[in-house]
Amino acid sequence: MSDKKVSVEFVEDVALICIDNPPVNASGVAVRQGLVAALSEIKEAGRTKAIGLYCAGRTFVAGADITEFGKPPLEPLLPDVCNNLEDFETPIVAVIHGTAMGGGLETAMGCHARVAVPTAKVGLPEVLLGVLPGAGGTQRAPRLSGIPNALDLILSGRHVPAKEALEMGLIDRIEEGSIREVALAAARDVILGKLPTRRTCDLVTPRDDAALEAAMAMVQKKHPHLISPQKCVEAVAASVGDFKQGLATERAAFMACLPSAQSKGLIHAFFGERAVANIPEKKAQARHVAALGVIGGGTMGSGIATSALMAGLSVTLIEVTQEALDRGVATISANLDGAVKRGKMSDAKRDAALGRLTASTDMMTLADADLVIEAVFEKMEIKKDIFAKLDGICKEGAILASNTSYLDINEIAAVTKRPADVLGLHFFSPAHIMKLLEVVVGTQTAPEVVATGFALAKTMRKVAVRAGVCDGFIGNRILGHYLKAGSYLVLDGAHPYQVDKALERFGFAMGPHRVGDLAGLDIGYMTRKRLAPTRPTEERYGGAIADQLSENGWNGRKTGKGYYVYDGRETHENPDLNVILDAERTKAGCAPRTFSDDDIVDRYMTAMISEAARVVEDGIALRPVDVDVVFLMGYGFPRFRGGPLHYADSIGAAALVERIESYAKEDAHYWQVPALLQQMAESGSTFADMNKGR
Ligand code: T1G
Repeated sequence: MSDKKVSVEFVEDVALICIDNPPVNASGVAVRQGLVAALSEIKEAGRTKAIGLYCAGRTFVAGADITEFGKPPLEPLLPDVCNNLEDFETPIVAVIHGTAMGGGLETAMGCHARVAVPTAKVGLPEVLLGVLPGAGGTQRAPRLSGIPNALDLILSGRHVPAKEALEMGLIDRIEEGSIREVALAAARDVILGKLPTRRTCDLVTPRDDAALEAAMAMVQKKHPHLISPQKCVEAVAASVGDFKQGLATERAAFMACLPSAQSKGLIHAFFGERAVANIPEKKAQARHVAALGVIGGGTMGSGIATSALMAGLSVTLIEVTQEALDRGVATISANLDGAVKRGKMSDAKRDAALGRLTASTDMMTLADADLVIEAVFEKMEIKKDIFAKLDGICKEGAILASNTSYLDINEIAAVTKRPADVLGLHFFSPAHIMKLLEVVVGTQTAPEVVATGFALAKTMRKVAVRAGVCDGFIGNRILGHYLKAGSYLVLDGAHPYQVDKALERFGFAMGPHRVGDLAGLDIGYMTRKRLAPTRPTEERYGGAIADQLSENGWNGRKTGKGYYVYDGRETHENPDLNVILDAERTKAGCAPRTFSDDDIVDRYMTAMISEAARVVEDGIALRPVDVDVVFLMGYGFPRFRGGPLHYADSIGAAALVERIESYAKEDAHYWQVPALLQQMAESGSTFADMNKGR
């Protein structure tokens, strides 16, 4: 295969330009140079009356090549290529299939007409990478589709189906057929005058100041931390004026966003979500999974069952009593109704999904299941009992998985005669919405069983992260550690509300005390009680205040009271909290002191980074980016910060070691420098270095 990314084919008075740059025809420098060369070749040939531009492979151009971001720009730049296409004297029709995203849609909008196949999608998702359309999208989209549609496209980053794109005026026609044939026919229709062409830059954007003001107010409220959404609105606002001036405004805004830490964090998240699929077991043959068993119809079990049904699998739900079973089925049904309301599935698809659900109190009905997920109460004895039974019931080759959030998968596997077929599949609540899935690999788990876990995740539209066995795996182990830092801060004088506000200003959607109230303070209470017998004597106990709340029956939202008081949709401060704070501080002999918001964030994040470094050190996570993806997808870590270890690199290992050593003067047991961090401080290496090539 030649290395040429762009080829030209002459068919009578039509020229076909084909871009072929797998996997997604990203418009890297070779594609840009190829497009410019193609135009000169066509000009030289001088016999072409219309040009069809299309792509080989699975999609039209899916955007600029993000791997080139942050590197010295290579000419020609994409905005110039789009202007070249637009200014070319021979009309060009772009033919779109797959996903024309960002620079891909901008390339098409630089052409003089656009045709799409019915399954195509278009979008301008640059804001999800902390930038904005930088190749004319903020100027051409409003001219084709009006300001409200352009703002919707650019601020949501959503993928718009062809039919809607036609209604929005972004494309001119929908055509079935193989892409090259559609491109040839479309170009011929241009020559025959059956497909009108025009230069987008010649169109005028209808004014809509109200839409611009509303959009600016919305992004300032919804994305207070982010730079690029506001820049998007400013650039679109310039589209009502002179085109070239608008392009200059867009360019300046783009160059202001590109070097930002936010954009680097968001791009790290984008590639991270893809990098975590690179696992040692990647080449192993996954087993076929069509029939899933789910044991337990509680919140997690019914959520997992819902997600599997939405993914097209058949599900057998098992519960001990008919009453509990009915409750589980009702929850699944409500979840599916919710998905219909959110437009995630049609009524017909919901009914078909319910048709694939079997509910039973008899575990023997799982004899033919391909994979069974146990999602019962977090008690080792109960889980062992279930796995021993499943071992005797399930067919050979069936995979047995536990949704445990903390417990030892090896210990569970050991009660079966098929430990190689046992793994952890740790979903996050609500399981039919949360995208993260920790695939927990036991010492005896077979490679094809791990590969099956990852394949199932893909089927269920989850992002799977491989985790080793330890208490709490990747996420909950780190959570357990930094929540202690949070509890020490409160014992030492910081108010829970100040801690929440400081971390929400840092970018978390909710501070730890609001999250605790949402999840239920009783979960933390039971974990502290479970770990009490093994807690090191020298470890300071930070759970006294939270224990008191639970012992008062205040377990958060579900009891109407926790750190906060919940009255319908209203949330208020808990007037009884300060009494408990004072009493427990006195009991613990703590003289309250004040903490700045920065100090609170620094301690909280340093604690998170420390345990995350140990998780990488211990090989529980394959790479630092795996920890980042776990926190971005499962723990509400602010996406623009890229995850705890990406964020750690912005501080630097040496500074982190220094910080930990200063905190250790207060508590040398809790604040210990991880060996990995010490090594990095000495060698000057970063977590990013550790992600490279892995
Ligand atoms: N650049 C470089 N690599 C890309 C890429 C891109 N734009 N898009 C995808 N890849 C890689 C990806 O990392 C993966 O690699 C492989 O392709 C398959 O991707 C000037 C500034 C198109 C919907 O934001 O949303 O244009 O892991 O697994 O699930 O205005 O990829 O196999 O090594 O995601 O089928 C704007 C980003 C860029 C779209 C396909 N464009 N891509 O999803 O495959 S900024 C985007 C996607 C821009 C201009 C600006 C999705 C997809 P690997 P995949 P998929």
